[in-house]
Amino acid sequence: MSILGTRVLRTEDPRFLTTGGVYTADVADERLAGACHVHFVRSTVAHARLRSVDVSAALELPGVVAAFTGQDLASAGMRPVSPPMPNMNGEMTWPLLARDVVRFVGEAVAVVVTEHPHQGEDAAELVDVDYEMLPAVVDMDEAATDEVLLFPAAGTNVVVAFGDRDELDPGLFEGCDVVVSHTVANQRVAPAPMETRAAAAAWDGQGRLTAWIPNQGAVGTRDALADMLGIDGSAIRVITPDVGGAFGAKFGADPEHAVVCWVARQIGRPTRWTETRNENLLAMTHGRAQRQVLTIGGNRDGAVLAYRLEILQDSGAYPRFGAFLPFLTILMAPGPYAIPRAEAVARSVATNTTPVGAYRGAGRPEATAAVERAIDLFAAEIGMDPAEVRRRNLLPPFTEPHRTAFGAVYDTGDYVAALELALDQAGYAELRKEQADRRAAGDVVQLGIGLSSYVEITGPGAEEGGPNENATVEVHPDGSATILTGTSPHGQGHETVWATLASEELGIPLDKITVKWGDTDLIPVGGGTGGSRSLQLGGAAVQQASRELIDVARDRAANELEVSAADLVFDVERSAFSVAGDPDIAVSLAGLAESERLFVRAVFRSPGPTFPFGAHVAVVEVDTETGKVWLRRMVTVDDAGTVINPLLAEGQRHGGIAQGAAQALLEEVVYDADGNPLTATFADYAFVSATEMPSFELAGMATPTSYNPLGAKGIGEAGTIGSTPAVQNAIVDALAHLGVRHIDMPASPQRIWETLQSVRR
Ligand code: MCN
Repeated sequence: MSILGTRVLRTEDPRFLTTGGVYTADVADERLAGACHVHFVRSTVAHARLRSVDVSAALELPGVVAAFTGQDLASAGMRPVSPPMPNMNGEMTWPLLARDVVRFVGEAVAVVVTEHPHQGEDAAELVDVDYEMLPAVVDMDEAATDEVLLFPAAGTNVVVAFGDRDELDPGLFEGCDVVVSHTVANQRVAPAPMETRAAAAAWDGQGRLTAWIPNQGAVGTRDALADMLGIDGSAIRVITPDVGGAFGAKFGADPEHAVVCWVARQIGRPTRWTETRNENLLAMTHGRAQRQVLTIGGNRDGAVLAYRLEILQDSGAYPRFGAFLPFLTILMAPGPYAIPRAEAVARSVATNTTPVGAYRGAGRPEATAAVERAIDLFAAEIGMDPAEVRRRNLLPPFTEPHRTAFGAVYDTGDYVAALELALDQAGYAELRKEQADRRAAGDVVQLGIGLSSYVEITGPGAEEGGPNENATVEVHPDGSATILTGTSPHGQGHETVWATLASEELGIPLDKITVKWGDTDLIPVGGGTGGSRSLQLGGAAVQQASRELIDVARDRAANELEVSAADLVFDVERSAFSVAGDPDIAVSLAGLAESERLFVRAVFRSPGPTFPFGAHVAVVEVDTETGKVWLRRMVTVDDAGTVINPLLAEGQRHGGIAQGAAQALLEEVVYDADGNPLTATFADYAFVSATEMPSFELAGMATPTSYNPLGAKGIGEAGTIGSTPAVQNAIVDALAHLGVRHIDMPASPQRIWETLQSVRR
């Protein structure tokens, strides 16, 4: 009986629940014996010229081994980091430690290196930084005026533009009965993984570096380090210990990681670094951070005819992946709708804030939030039920690829069915009735029902020949097997699922299969984990390698048994080949591995990314006197094609829904007008917890893709994409009868209360 599609328990969990994980800070390796501790001295101001950075007093403190400034790095020939894409403004480079100018609070300006971790903080206090203040540019619109430039040599604060605003079609909304426009915030949030950033570094006598770094793909981390350190990738081995959450923000490597490695080489001793929570909230990349102008037009019969999305993306002080996010937002702008005319443009601007990077969904939640808000604004304007407006405008079901006006090629989809299933499971008609009753009774606490329909992209990649991933499967003489994967799990459960996929083909029990990843010497190629790519590419590669291994083994078994390969059958139960009709003449895979290593490395290539989709229904109660919101129910349909392990897929949905709902309800990174962060501790950054969440109601729907033999699309981010607009729309819906049309996220009690005050006035 197949174990694919069954709720195989996570094989990772016994270790995590008993001995616990081994995170970078826990790594005990003889190469790290006698390691010094690196502590970063960070800018306390958002924008200033550095007159001087004096580390002499710190060097006097007992326990201080060394200290370095940006000037020291520059003198040693270390180059600043270039923007990640060639189309970004090349003048906007990021020195590993600030040298002339600091551009955000939290930017590293120096390091102190100490014998013990606790000595670093005291030593850092003694580093004297002389700032000559410059005006801080915190707001994106202000940045776009180019009045104060972060990089004068760049001549502008615009990092990159997607599309030309001057070429927007003035006639886009011609013929529409109704046109609605609104400026909305997709606010900046913090990824806030449980494990903060960290690194440990050791150089050997031959000048080769071993770096332990929590990351989402060791190969990408190695390449980023090679670039920053100015050395060849072959001189670096990156090892990935357990990773305590990443959510997109641990891709590649940050300047701090390179500095920790560089310091180890300078002082001739290994180094370690683990940032504090405060540093993490200050200096790990943030996510989202878009301001969007939505315009939607259509007819009173509910037909949407035109949609325009104008995006201003805050890239933070130095361009990272965040500056690229609008590309993905534009790609997915029309979402699951058949909108006859649509256009989208974007600009990413530099501001004196923490750099923005990828955060769960990266660009797609922003697209969904925009179009779902637009649909609700349109529905409110024409006085039609938002479910009905969606029904009338969703693309009809398709099984052949569908190309959108923005160049995305959706593989398979049935958006109407997803919506109907979600509405049905939620009991939509009864909810509307309850809402009407409460409105009629003038209840203080009102009911809101919010919808979102979405389609997103997973497993993207611009590789020649299509997005791909590799896997190696080897069977050992003792009957065990090893899988090497180019993916890099950090909570997604690849150990369980990759072993399941191999077990299914090879007949080797799960507990005899070891999955390895995250060591560039062992697995020098691989795309890591992000964009919910892993199962559809990396899992498919494991299945392919296992199947090819059976082919290789069949020929060897034929030789061994001196029969024709065509006469052999593979008995999965016994993990052995036998002669058809004579089960006693047999040789096992393990037996075949005795004489010669039995392994296959396979690369799975997909014709393209896949497009998971779904529909979410959020039910909220809002206190119209205090603005307090209770999220009562979340009913979701998240169609990721064929599901290989429902337990894991549901776990991913739960985590994603909570994160997405949290953006609508609570989370926001806030700066004051001078660029001082106001949310740099967990006391100030409103982080969601289980107590604020209901138990989620997950409905099942699976429309397979033909892009991989598993039929699987990605599920890792879907929850985050569908839930945010559903919750936001529900809050607005609860107050719609009072005249409320929009409330920006996070819809905190204060913001709701203020909105109610203004509509009442
Ligand atoms: N799965 C399945 N059937 C499907 C799709 C997926 O059984 N049709 C299973 C897979 O086997 C895998 C899991 O679900 O065990 C997620 O698979 P996939 O959708 O391929 O996503 P990835 O493994 O590539 O995970 C990436 C995604 C991203 S991009 C972010 S960000 C994210 C997320 O996953 N960050 C996470 N989930 C996270 N979960 C945890 N605990 N921590 C993070 O940092």
